[in-house]
Amino acid sequence: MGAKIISGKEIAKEIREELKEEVSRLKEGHGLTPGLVTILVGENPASVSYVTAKQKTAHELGFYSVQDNQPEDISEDALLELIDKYNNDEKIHGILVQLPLPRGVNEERVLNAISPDKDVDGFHPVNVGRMVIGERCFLPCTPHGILEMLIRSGVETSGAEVVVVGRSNIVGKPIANLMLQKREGGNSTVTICHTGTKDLTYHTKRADILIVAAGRPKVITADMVKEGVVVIDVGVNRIGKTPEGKAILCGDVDFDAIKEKASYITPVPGGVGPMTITMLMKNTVQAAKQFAGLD
Ligand code: L34
Repeated sequence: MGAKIISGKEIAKEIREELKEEVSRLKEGHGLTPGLVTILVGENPASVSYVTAKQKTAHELGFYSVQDNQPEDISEDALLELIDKYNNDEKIHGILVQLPLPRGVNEERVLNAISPDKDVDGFHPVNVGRMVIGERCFLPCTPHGILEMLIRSGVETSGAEVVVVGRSNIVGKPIANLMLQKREGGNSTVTICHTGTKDLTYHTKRADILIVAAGRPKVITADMVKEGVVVIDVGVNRIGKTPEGKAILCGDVDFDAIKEKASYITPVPGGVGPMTITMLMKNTVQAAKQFAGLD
């Protein structure tokens, strides 16, 4: 039996339609245009591609959107000053600094400089803290997107054994946290695996829902999962180029083999990636509404 493919691309489209309507209502009813700035430092090809996609989507939804490109060798102080400028810009409701930052720039200091009210990535410690205790906050985009995919696909999370592979601040830690919370798309029993895990297969084989954000191609093979598992593949690995120079992408799981065993699986591309971008848009609309006292 083959798995149902959870199309992040399709679900993202659905959410973007909802957002587009909301944006036009905010414009007409309240004169409010959500504003987003994406700051890109340097020219990492993957980052360029993601930021371009974010700007394109913001534009399609009718946002006021600014792409701010900075040189690889920008000083930390100059970057902090730039963030401060956008913190004080009334037209901007959301600030995103694309990661990773070049070596020599302290990521922690940069992310902490973003006003928590404009932190549409949900990376600021204030938002992370609020998330952990279940307060209203900006949820980080990738985990938020995963929750939406599970909910909109009708996957039962309550009581499920969830295994997360990866412990990054961007994906592993927050998704584990969200899925253990007593709420829609949560109430799961959560295990987090990482490079220090002794017997990865022991854990992955027990998973009803397996969320893989390891950052390495095909680390999860078919023999490591049980029949009927739901697989969310967060990895986007560039494993080569087509003759035309387009990047060849693959996820962190062996999709072709695992799709024969799983009940649901997300593809790469077209899975989690487009959801990440769309949840950024949702957070920016939320930031604009909160700024205007509408929410
Ligand atoms: N600040 N930095 C900040 N926020 C983020 O949320 C991110 N992330 C991660 C990297 N750095 C960040 C992203 O935006 C990863 N990420 C991201 C966003 C979009 C996609 C992948 C990763 C995406 O759209 N992927 C497409 C393929 C795109 C391609 O051809 O490269 C997909 O279908 O999976």
